[in-house]
Amino acid sequence: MTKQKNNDAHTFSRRRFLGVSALTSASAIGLTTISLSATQKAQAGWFSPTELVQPQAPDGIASHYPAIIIGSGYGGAVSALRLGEEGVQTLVIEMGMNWNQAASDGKTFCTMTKPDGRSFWFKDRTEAPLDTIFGIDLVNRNIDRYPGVLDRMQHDGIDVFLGRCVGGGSIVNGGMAVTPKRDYFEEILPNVSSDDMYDTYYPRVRDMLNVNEVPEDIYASKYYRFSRVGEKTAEKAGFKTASVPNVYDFNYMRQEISGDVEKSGLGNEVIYGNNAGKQSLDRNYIPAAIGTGNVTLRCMTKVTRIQQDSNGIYHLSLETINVSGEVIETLSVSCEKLLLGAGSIGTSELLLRARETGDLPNLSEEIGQGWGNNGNLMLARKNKFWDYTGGQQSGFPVRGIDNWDDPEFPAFAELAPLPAGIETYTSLYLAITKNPERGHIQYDVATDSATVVWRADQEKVGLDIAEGLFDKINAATRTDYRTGLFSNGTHHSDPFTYHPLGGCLLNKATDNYGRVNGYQNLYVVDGSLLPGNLGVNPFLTITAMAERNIEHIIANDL
Ligand code: FAE
Repeated sequence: MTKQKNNDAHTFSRRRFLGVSALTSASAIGLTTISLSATQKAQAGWFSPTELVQPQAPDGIASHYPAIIIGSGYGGAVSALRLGEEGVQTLVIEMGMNWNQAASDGKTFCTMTKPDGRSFWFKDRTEAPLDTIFGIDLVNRNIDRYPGVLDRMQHDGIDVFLGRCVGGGSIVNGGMAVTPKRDYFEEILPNVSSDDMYDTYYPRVRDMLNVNEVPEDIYASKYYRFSRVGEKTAEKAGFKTASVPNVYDFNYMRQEISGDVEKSGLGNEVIYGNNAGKQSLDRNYIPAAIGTGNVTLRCMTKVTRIQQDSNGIYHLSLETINVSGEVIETLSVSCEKLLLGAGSIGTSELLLRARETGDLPNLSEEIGQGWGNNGNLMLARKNKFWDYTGGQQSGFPVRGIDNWDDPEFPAFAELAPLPAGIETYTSLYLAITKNPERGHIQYDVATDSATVVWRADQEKVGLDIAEGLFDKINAATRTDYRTGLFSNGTHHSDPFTYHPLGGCLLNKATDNYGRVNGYQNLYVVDGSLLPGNLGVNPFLTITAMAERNIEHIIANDL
């Protein structure tokens, strides 16, 4: 092991620079294995050339690693950086693509208004959460099947949206980086020191992810008229609104407004990826991890099976696919420490399969339990004609209605954009309701896959809360709900979530730091640890929790 724990800003930015160039050059020539080259490592002065053991084929990986991480979303990326800084040779395995190369249109990612194969994970047609504009089929498009960035998985009673790419959900999300209310955090995670989280880990990740708030001049522009109208109508009904911090760089957005740079956040680049401005994981944690020289990233490669031998070594079965989705290589790798960062559904599926097929029979009955949708749903209202919301809107929300402490209709409802290109007089909301219902994830032997089980009556609890809140706004402003956006003909989405949480709960399926009960050296590092409702958007908490847990694991288990 080669120790390189030097965390000053200069070292960090040099590592990030080297990591970005490794990601970009690998993407350019279509490599699925990404790490610093021997020359880069030697030039950076971290190794003498004789230390460069583990010869690899140009696009190959070694057969054994001290640590393997499954998934490159928030939990996986944090763990990779911190293990890499400790000098632990770590392999990150990601089933999605590395997006660092412009296509023939000069863009890496496509827009929401002109989606193509880059948008969705192997689908023939886009499946955006909004279906139509005024009932007209203007949103979804036929596309080529391709390993695009966003996946929509149909489960039993609910659809789940996920990022499927290097960077996981960070590539497709709306960038809202919200710290939960402290008293609610203490209620749902009583064994986690809130002092540690609020004084150390939340500040650390806000810094790492470049969280910022919209400046007044940008908020006053036409691009946020939708949000100002949303605030005005909410306040008319007596509701409070709150600022919603974001990882979108508002200095960049200011240049978009002035016309000095190409439009990105103002150019409909959100859920199918963002070409500039958003601080996704491929711009911070992931390149910094690769830049330590100790982290190798293998993309387009899915972990299909986890086994353990009598010496406690974990063995993973892998399938590498091409852009048509065909399996082009099957591999096997082993490790001493295995960290699961495949997200709530991905991690639960891998562990449920291992338990149910007898590969890891000592996994507890808690695996798959405690799953929640974070109370997530979408709903639309129509405004009076003087409350027009603008055809051009920023894709990145910055305000929410904070009614969380109301015992009757507890919800945090973000004022979401509807950048339709035409005036719609519509206020769209992404609500997080205080829905206490929990589903579960179960493994189906016949399909060899896991399904979320979520009933209609469980969804209705959240919808009733949201409608109670928005009925009040409609009454105060003499307005009504907007139909014509959702295919079900109503003013709200069919059950879906952007925020799957739980499945391997902290202190139930794992100990207080994500060590999986029943096995040594097996860890969960992602959103499956968290209870199914955080009261706010989850990635900041997933990231902060991953920082807390990996710090403890490095101090105690290495
Ligand atoms: P995640 O980011 O999902 O990463 C898991 C990774 O594992 C993915 O890259 C998978 O491809 C990969 N993977 C899964 N299975 C395997 C396997 N078997 N082998 C190899 N790789 C595998 O997990 N949250 C916010 O806080 N604010 C927002 O504004 C926001 N907006 C969102 C908008 C959209 C459209 C979506 C889909 C999500 C949004 N979220 C938002 C949710 C947030 O992105 C999500 O909670 C986190 O990304 C979850 O982080 P994890 O590390 O748990």
